[in-house]
Order: sequence, then C-alpha cells, then structure tokens
Amino acid sequence: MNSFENKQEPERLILIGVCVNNGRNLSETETRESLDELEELIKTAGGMVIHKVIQSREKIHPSTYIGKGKIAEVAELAAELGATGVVCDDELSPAQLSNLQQELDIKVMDRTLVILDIFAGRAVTREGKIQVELAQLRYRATRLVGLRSSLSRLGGGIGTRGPGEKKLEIDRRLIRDRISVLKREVEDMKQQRELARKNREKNPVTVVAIVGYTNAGKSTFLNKLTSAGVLEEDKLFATLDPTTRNYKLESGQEILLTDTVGFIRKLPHHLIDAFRSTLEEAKYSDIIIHMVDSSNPQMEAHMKTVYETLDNLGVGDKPVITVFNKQDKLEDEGAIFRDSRADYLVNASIKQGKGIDKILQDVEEIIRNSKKYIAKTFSYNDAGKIQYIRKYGELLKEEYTEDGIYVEAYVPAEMSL
Ligand SMILES: Nc1nc2c(ncn2[C@@H]2O[C@H](COP(=O)(O)OP(=O)(O)OP(=O)(O)O)[C@@H](O)[C@H]2O)c(=O)[nH]1
Ligand SMILES: [Mg+2]
Repeated sequence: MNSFENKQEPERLILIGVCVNNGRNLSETETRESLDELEELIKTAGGMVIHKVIQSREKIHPSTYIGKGKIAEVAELAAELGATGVVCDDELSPAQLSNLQQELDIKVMDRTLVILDIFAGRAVTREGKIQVELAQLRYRATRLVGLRSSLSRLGGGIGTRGPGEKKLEIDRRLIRDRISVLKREVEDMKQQRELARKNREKNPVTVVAIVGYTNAGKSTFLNKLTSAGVLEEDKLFATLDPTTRNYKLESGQEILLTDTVGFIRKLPHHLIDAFRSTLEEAKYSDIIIHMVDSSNPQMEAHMKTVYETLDNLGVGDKPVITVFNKQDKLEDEGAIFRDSRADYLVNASIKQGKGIDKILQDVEEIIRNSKKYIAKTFSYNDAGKIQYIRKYGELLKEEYTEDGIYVEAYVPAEMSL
C-alpha cells in the first residue's frame, strides 16, 4: 500500500484580484500582496497556482466580481493553461458566485472558502471543529446553487473538507436546523470558557496572550518556553485551538501563556463570529505579546491587520510587547523596527532562542509595575501567605527574625495581606 493512494492531482488555479481605484495609489501593491498571500493559502490547502490576474476597477462588479471583458480573458487563459478552477480574492456574494460559475464554467472559489477549508483541516479539538462547521454552514447556506455546481466538479479538493462536507446536498431547512444546534453548542462552550476565566480570576495570576499574524512564530515561542508540543509549521494557520500553559518566571512567579489563532487580512466574518470566544482569549489577558515576522516584506500590513482585528474584538488597552521575530532571516541585521502601539520592543530569533530572555524580562517589568511594594513582618502563623506571595508575587527578601518572617516583595495590587 502506498501512502499516497488518496493523492489527487493538485488543482490548477487562476487567482483573480480586483484593485479598487479609490484614489489611493497604494492599492495596486496591496492587491498584489493580497494575491501573493492567497497563493500561500492555496498551497497550504494543497492547490497549485498557475496564474494571477488583477483587474483595476472603480468598484467590484456587483454581479460578477470582475467585468465582462475580463471574464472572457480569464476563460481563455483557463482553457489555454488547463486550469481546473479560479479563486477570487474577496468573498463573493451568492449571486457573484453563481454568475461567475455560469460564465466561466469551471470551479469558482473565493478567499473565504479557502480559509474555511484550511481551518476545517486544522481543527483538532471538539470546540475547534464545531466552530469551523458553524462558519462553513453559514457561508454555504446562502450559496447552495453556485457551490453545488462548483464543488461537485472534481469530487473533492479545496472547499470540500470538513464536517460539513456532505451538507451541500442537504436542503436549506436542514442546514438551518444544524446551524441552530451548533450555535447552541458554541454558546455552551463559550459559557464554559467564561467559567474557566472566572476561576482564573480568583487567583491573581497574570495571563499573557501571544497574538500575531499567521506564521509569525507564536507557537514556536510557546514551545520553546514550555515544551507545549503545539504544532508549529511553515504554513498558514498551523494552530487553531488556543493552548494555555503555566510558566514560572525567573523571579519565581507563575504566569499563564496562551497561544492564539493567527490573524490574516480579510479574515472571513463567519469565522470571526464562530471563533469569537477563541479569539477573545486576548481580551481577557493582562499582557499581550505581539509576534511579528520581521523578515516578511509585508510586515507593516500584517501589524496593521493584527491591531485592527484586536480593536474589532474589543481588546482594550493592555501593555504590548512587540517581538520582531526571525531576525536570522534578515540581511540587514542592524535594522530598526518601530511599533507605535507597543510599550516594549524586542528583536528576536525565537527559533534560535534569541531574544526570549528580553521578552521575559519585559513581562516581569510590566507585572512589577502593576504591583505594590510591601515590606512587612509576618507572624510564623502566617507562613502560608508567604507561599502565596512566592507564587503570585515577587519575593525579594525573606528573613527569619524573632518577631516573625520579615518580607520585602512586590505583590499584586489587589492582594490583601
Ligand atoms: N528563520 C526563522 N524561522 C522561525 C523563527 N521562529 C519561527 N520560525 C518558523 O516560522 C514558521 C511558523 O512558526 P509557528 O510558530 O508555527 O507560527 P505561528 O505564529 O504559530 O503560526 P500560526 O499557528 O499559523 O498562526 C515555522 O516554520 C517556524 O519554524 C525564527 O526565529 N527564525
Ligand atoms: Mg501557531
């Protein structure tokens, strides 16, 4: 038996982007960058990109995404290059999908479908799987006609992965029923998450969320520190399910580190809705580590997307440590990076273990700034409190005297001793 028995020929795809000419001259570059990223997404999903087409328009064509002339051009290209499908860089409306499908007569997909497909392949936990299925069904529910003819073409491939796989054939009413079941489950899971958070709040332990664009090195960082065993890969959206680990800082205090799902531009709103409770991990953290791939030419755009997404999720003002990772890949080693939203900046090569100490020092400093200083003698009966300080605070000095134990320490502001 060979292990490739299910391996199909990869889909040969033409990517289509629309550059909206709204007076900003950046737009053309942005569209090209976005298409490059779509290519990465396609590779991650197992497809192959054979050509990219950009059309400049006043606005996206309301019923066919691109204009008539361009459709004809794409159709010709597709025949000439032996394309099996096209992928549009924006989410297509149900009408656009179905019209374009009719005009081109090959498989038509959009960025959202590709991202959903990757998420479906990545989800491991029950929570992750249910959230993806919900997002997929919501996306599909309104696009049954266009998708049916598009996705049935190859009997597999991009867009057909995931628990909702066979659901295309089911009628709208069944999809609606399934959506409400899933919604209830997501709601239950959200409550469980909230409960866990509340429990956490009882302990004054600092929660640090690692956020960032997909492929920045978030999981690599968590793994380096805690041997968490989170999947780290040179692929987009390697990790979907948030992983939280305990970590003991040098000062002895414990923190919780959470690795979160990566962000990407044009993250489908269905996914944001379904993954809200997962994405909101950052909202309930005390400190944010913003991981950035500083070797990526699109770094600035990535950082902008990350902050926009955090703002959309209502993640308030929190201390931010921005880590400019993958410095080993830079040609110019002395390059200076800026981030006006950050309180601390660190240049790092996490994979090589560089910069990690500085990140942890910054974390300690932030925690210390949020703490109050005490110098006090505890009676020997209160020795338990010192244990508590050791765990959640920073014990600077401990002396056994006749009157009791003399302690100098930083303790969480809300800790009553
Ligand atoms: N050259 C270099 N590669 C790195 C460094 N840190 C991480 N990587 C690589 O970057 C890729 C992505 O790393 P991950 O840790 O999976 O990234 P992530 O941010 O968790 O990505 P998602 O889970 O997809 O959001 C992997 O192939 C890592 O080995 C670094 O300092 N230098
Ligand atoms: Mg990851």
